Amino acid sequence: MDRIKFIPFLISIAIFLSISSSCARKEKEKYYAGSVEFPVRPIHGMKEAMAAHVIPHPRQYAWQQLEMTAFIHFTVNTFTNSEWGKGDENPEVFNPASLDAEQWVKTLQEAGMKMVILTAKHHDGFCLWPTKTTAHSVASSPWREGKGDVVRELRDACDKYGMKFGLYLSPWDRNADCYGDSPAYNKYFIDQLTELLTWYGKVDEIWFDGACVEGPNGKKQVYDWEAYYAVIRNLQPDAVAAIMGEDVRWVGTESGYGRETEWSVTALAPGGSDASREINDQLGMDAMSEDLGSVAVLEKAGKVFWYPAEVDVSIRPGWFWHASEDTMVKDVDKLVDIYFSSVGRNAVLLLNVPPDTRGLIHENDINSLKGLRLYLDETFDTDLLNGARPYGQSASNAIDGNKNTSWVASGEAVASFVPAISATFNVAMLQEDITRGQRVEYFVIEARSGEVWDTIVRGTTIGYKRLLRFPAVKADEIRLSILSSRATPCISTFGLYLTPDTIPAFVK
Ligand code: FUL
Repeated sequence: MDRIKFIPFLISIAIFLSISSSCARKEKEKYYAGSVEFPVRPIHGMKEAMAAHVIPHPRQYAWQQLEMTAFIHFTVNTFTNSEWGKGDENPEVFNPASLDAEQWVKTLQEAGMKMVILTAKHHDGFCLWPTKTTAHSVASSPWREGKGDVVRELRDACDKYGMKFGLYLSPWDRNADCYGDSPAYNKYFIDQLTELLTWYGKVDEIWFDGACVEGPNGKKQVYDWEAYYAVIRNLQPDAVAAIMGEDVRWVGTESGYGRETEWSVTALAPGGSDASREINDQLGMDAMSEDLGSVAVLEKAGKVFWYPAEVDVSIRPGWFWHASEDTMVKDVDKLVDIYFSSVGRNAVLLLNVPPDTRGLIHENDINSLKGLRLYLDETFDTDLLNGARPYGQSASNAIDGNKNTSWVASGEAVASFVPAISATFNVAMLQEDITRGQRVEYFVIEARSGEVWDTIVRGTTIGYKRLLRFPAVKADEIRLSILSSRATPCISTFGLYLTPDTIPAFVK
């Protein structure tokens, strides 16, 4: 072979070796667990490449896979018809005649929820468990003659139905006398947290709310966030800490809609610590900022974090039950839209379903939840790419129904699939293997009917899960192209589905 021909030959061997070793590359790549600090003078493209190798902590990955979780807002507010109790409520108002935590859990589980988070204490300071820290609790109420414990009843129901269990504990407390005497209240809060994290077995999520209206003229409490986190890490190392916690980020709205471009790796620093506040102030950023992780944001950042989004929203206008809102429960259409805009936008849905004064989830809420489940089952039961013929190296891994195998799209990131029979679909599902980081920045899905290729949908981020809806298409072949990615894309799932034409009649 002469020299001129030999060089291209060597190049093609090198390209071949680099492609065929891409799967083994996972072991060789350097990953950053939880966060990474950028070098002071990064070379061009280095920040994106590093951000693409930040991976979730195992507890964050376990949480992400729950996809749908539920909130239970229940306390004295349920009985006083308010949203924010003042803290002066008489505990005697708390008296649900037929409280049945099993009804809550069974209803939520049938809807597809994988965890229930209870407001153990809301801003009014009333504790739903017989705490030793204050008399302002169920122990002072007539409910179960002062011997009741809502947290225990929910825990037992979750055990019975194999449901994960989480607790909301409001830092803002309008009842505690010591609130505003910072060291004293921090101890009080830590004592409450300690009871909740030691008396009730495994806790999967702790939710620290950020709300507080006490200002310079009221009681100004300085929360010791670091100390609270230490208690959680010590007592429940597998529990994620949300919102003012360091593992799970508030998506920034309470409407049920996440961002179309949703990065789980953010420049936004997690939690409420002084160090995080300083970083975020410098970046001029908070959880409500539209852009938390684009390349432009990375350019300004010194460090990035795995800080994934949770979308909290209530099935009713309020977080607590109000009789006047029985007719305002979100319908199936709305819940479906919320599902696609939360779970379908790389977030976990946290849907609030508040029990009424009986201590039961209302029939109207149950109907909407049943409808949501039916709709999702009908949509996702049949994947039209199941059994399709894949074209593209390792592309079969995207349609094998196994989240642990991926189409590792090195080189030209284009794969196509020929369904067993020409398929009609109006939903696409994509997933990245986030145990290798979040990487995809831009993709397109095209479909061929006969000889003609059409663009069906384009998108930016994928992350753990991306769902896209579009007018129904009938196709003989479907092509997925990753047009921009921060590192080699690892697509674990590509599925195509068809939604039902109608919402089941009984829930309309
Ligand atoms: C907010 C609270 O003020 C609401 O009452 C509710 O608990 C919601 C989930 O978080 O910040």
